[in-house]
Amino acid sequence: MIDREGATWVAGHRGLVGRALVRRLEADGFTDLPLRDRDQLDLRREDEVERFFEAVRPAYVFLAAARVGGILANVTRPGEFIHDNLRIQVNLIEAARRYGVKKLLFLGSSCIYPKYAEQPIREDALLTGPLEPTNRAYAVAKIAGLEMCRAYRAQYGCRFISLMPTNLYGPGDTFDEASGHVVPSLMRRFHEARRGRSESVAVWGSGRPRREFLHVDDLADAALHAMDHYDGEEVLNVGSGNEVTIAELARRIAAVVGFDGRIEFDPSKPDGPPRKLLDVARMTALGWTASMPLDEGLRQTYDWYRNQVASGGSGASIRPSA
Ligand code: GFB
Repeated sequence: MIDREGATWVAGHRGLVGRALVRRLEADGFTDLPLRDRDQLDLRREDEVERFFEAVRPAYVFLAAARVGGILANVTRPGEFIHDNLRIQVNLIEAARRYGVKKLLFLGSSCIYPKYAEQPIREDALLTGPLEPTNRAYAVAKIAGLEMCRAYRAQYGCRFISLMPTNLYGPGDTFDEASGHVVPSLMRRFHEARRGRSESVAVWGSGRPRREFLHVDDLADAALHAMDHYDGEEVLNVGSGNEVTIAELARRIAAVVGFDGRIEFDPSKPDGPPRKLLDVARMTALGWTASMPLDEGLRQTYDWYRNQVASGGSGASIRPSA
């Protein structure tokens, strides 16, 4: 249980996940969260992380800081994805050990599992086969992070746990074509197509891959639940069971946005893995299940996006999530 003696720190509070964690913690009465923007604290720099731990001495850490992006960002910038994530993880996990953090929760991703893992994917599928090439650099960094938590638990007795969420979406996401994931990218494209009265919208790939989507508020709820009720070396999958093809997702987003033109698939863009549905038996056994239905989550996310655009963001400038 987070005992509130000592600070609770959300690393990465400007990202999709970090924002949701802060919303949730503040709603639960956590005031004065020690938040630092990137210009105050660059988590890739060991000396800056050290100074932060020395000054704040966090007792609980949610490690939600990461360089993240959709399939194209992973393909075009794998060097940044492996470098930034490894550095952030090493700096924070090591500082958490040295400064005696009571509990740390590390966030990974379902892309750590083999490309052709048996579905739904159980946690023990880890390292049993080759990874999906489009995000291998990111996946290897995340595997290193969860392994570091495990190793520190084994050698030093650190209470560090790891959560592996499926594909996330929600308010605060990156609505930017070059770096965004599929939900915000399509939402923006359909929105702009409707406004510009375009007849068609391009959807990358074949439309056939299946993805499971989890609303980020559900993930925040799962993270707090795990922080309070789990203390083990095994990673925990977090998913919703909401699995759809990309073609079906595109139709649903078009309906939410009110775009009634044609949807065209662009096979020159990568599909990524054919399917990644997580087995969530472990989280279910711990007493947690997701609650946001996909259509409701998409509507709520679109409302958020429209408000952002209305309040001055062009859409292009709506900030990246890491
Ligand atoms: O969301 P996305 O980039 O994540 O893509 P991944 C999901 C699927 O949507 C892929 C298709 O099959 C894409 O080809 N798609 C269709 C689009 N239109 C679009 C579009 O406009 N933008 C995007 N981004 N996709 C990421 C990994 O993989 O998943 C990360 O690269 C991370 O490492 C994340 O693990 C959860 O599921 O393909």
